Amino acid sequence: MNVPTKTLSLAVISAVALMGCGKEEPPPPPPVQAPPPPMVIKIGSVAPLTGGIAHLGKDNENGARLAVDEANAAGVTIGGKKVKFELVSEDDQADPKVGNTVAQKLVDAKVAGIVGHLNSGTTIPASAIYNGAGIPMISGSATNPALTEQGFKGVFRVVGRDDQQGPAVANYLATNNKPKTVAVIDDATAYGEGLANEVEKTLKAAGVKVLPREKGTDKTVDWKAVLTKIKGKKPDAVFYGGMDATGGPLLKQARELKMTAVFAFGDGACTDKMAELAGAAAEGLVCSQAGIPVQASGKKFLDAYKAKFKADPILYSPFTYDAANMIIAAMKKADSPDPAKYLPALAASDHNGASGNIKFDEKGDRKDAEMTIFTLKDGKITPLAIIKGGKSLTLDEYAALSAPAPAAAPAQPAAMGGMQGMSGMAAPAPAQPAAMSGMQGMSGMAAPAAAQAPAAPAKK
Ligand code: ABU
Repeated sequence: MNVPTKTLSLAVISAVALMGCGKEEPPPPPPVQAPPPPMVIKIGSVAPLTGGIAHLGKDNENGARLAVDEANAAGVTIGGKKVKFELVSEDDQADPKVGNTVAQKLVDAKVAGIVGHLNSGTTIPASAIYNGAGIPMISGSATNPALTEQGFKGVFRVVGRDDQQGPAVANYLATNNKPKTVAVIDDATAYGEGLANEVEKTLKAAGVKVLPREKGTDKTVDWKAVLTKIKGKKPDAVFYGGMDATGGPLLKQARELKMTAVFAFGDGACTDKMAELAGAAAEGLVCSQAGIPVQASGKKFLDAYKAKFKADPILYSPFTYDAANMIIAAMKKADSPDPAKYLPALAASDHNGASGNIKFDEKGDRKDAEMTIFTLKDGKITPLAIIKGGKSLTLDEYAALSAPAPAAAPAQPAAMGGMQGMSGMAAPAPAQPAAMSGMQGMSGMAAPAAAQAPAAPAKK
């Protein structure tokens, strides 16, 4: 190749000049490295998302989703890696067979923890699948005692049990409504039948006559035959163990049949949905929930839920929110999403959540779980009493106890010792409704019963 002599000379001169100045060409910039992708940690959420109680299932799912989204927004590092939590939501249709199928699907998807299921009838059999796979699970709503009587180390619940809830609602009824005769109906599910058994046992112990059990199913919406039979026996009160989708028609049809008995339901049918389903017939319903009422949940939770889902929480979303947050907190504490590594931290949790302070006992049950008694007033379930450690509190009293104590505040009385650590709770509700005057005889009514023999887990 011929290079013109003039060009070559210029190049040589330039190179020599540069060398003479001690300057070199700057090195090329290193290639821009993309940040490593976050480690994805899957958390399963399982509840009925179709069918009659899909509204409750969606509420449960929303609670877990809010916790996961908040953790992702805050940014979490585990084991030195940035992580992204992914909520894997499954619909168990409130059916134990479907529940087992989706439980196995979640195990196969390698979820690191489970929030669910909603129904005791799905949660109990599915818990054996998660236990076999070594995956911890927390139910935010399943109340049948059998769930935590199986000896599974990774099975927890953040609501109370029906051997606490049954005595609470039955004692309220016996003390305040003073029925001589009570009819008890259940929906033949693990939850409905189990709770009805607890109520019946407590009523009988209080000297109340209980009529022979009547039954429906979790799909029954025509209760006329059952109600007609009961009506002839003139009960003063009727207790139903079942969910709101079936309890609403039961109550509506009872009033259409001109039954005047007091109706009392458990947590599955203790929602504002009762007014939607039964209309004016729902007024005066007595019902219970196995935890604090939604309006006593942390304000931060209530505001965030409403902002995200454009609706108010219904029943147990504060509890599924807490459950998901507890799984995340345990992973952070153990610095690992490996279930075997974070399970000890989960079992030892001391979590101040939307539903209050949560610690687990050796079975995986929530220690000192609250129970709440409501009446349905002006279309809304309205708290009458929050029962904590055998004490009956109004919503205002509960809120006052949960507010952060001023620095120089006197020590809490011993009986209130378990109420600390619930700062951030929603402001006390306005004046209590007139129905709250009927609170006599509530103190000590809900001392937790001893653990009962497990109910048959094969039921829905
Ligand atoms: N605790 C009420 C509804 C869920 C259950 O079946 O236990």
